Amino acid sequence: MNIQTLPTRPFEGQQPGTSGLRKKVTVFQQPAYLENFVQALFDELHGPGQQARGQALVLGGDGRFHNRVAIQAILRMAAARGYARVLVGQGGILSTPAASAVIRRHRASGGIILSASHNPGGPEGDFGIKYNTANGGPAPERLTGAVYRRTLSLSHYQTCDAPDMALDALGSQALGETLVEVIDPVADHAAVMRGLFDFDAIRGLFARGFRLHYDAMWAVGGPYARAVLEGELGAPAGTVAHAMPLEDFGGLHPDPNPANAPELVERMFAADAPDMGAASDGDADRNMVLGRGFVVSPSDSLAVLAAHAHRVPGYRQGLAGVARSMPTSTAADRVARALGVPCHETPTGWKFFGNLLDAGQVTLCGEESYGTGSNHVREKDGLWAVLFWLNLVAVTGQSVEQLVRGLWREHGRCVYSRHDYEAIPTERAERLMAQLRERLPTLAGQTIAGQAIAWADDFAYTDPVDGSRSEHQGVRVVLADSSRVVLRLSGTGTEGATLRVYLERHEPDPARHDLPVQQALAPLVALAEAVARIRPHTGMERPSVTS
Ligand code: G16
Repeated sequence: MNIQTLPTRPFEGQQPGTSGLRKKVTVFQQPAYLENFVQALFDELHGPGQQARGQALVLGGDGRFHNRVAIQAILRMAAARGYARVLVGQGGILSTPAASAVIRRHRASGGIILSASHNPGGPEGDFGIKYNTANGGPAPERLTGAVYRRTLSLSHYQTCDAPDMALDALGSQALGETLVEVIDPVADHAAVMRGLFDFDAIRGLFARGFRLHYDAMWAVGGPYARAVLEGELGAPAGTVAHAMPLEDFGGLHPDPNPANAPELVERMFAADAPDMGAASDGDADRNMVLGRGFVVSPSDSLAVLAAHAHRVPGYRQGLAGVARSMPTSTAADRVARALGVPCHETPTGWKFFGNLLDAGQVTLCGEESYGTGSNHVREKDGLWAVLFWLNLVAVTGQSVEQLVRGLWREHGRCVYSRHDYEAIPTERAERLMAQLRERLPTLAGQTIAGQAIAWADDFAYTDPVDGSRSEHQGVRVVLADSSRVVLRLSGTGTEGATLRVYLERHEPDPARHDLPVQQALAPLVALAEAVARIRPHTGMERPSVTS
């Protein structure tokens, strides 16, 4: 094996967003583009010119188009860098939560995950790369920022001239002095699940005829869900639909929400609907849960799991605390208060949960963007959430809908919706946010669109563990009754900018829990328009997605 030093150059915009570097496949196909990023990462991790002697790297992706090409390129660079071992998922496959489990169980120094999450795949779709550290979680901002700064000054990268490695059979091969181990992508994650949930109770549920429909959206969640649900828990064959990971996700958008999974929603609202529906996204970290004729909102899902966690073996000791991202509804806060445990409010992005989990300050965390997870790994975890719900249904004897209605009865309903304005020209979106931020200091005490504003701010977060500060994480406009409107720009899009408007109102009166959500939130929509002037700024009459 010969080490090669090849030229690269700074590429524009290799700045990682909410979760890693995400671009069109065609951008990643530029010569030396991926390599530039990986070289900058390795330089930051080990020091320029320094080797990764004795260290193990985990490597895998969600199987989307370009996955195999990228894996071979990274294997060559890892060998040139002197890694002792690289653990690759068979076929180049590792879901995001599984990669986190593998890093932790094998004590690797970190892992590279190739995924653009829920973004569409295929030659015209998106690709992405992210690094997770030794705790199994997304790299913190100080590392991603340093990697970005380094991408701006690189002139060379190091690789080797070895042929492609065989990735389809389990086993070990040498690449220079590096041992490339092709591992079963499912085994470690399944072992973690077995340790947390009452598999016997769930087996009993399926044995009694309980029907689940799990839509894996032609993405990487399929093999994981099939192995555990059908292979171990006795769910009938076919419980997991769209289970084979496809390079282009069948041309669909593998994002588990009602807008992108209409088939699943239709099925769950049909006369012969199964008892429970679920879906996971491109890299299987997001989840959506449905009951018969009932969609569970992600914020309510987190709150229900927190309220009943003590019924599940892995959380029998109770919760140290709960965390949610700032735009996520306050349902979890209400449950945490009743349980007498803290609820932390963090910026959007799973990486902000890492320190709290490592320090043992929280056990469960979740986000409005269909992410839920716990301290079992350092990523959100789609299959974990589905198993948690199955375990609760099995041991409480309540349906999915009954569990959510129980939450509403006890704590009131946090009526919630997110309005997305997609593909706005970036300058327009930035102007909207800049003008809104200028107006912020004047908003408190004003009545706008008939709503009396109690306070407004631009959310900033100081990490209680390491003291790091993250500013400008989203504008909050809050009324006296705690109703709120939150506005922020997405960090995961690849086309223009996406404005997200989050709307929340607490409804204590059970007689009003079934009012149409958009109707209940209409006054807040009017307030958002009046404070941010969304229509004139975006030129859009209405949001492109309402969820
Ligand atoms: C990523 C992060 C999530 C975050 C989401 C927000 O999700 O991992 O923690 O909630 O982005 O997306 P946006 O910035 O577009 O609102 P994923 O599933 O895309 O990795």
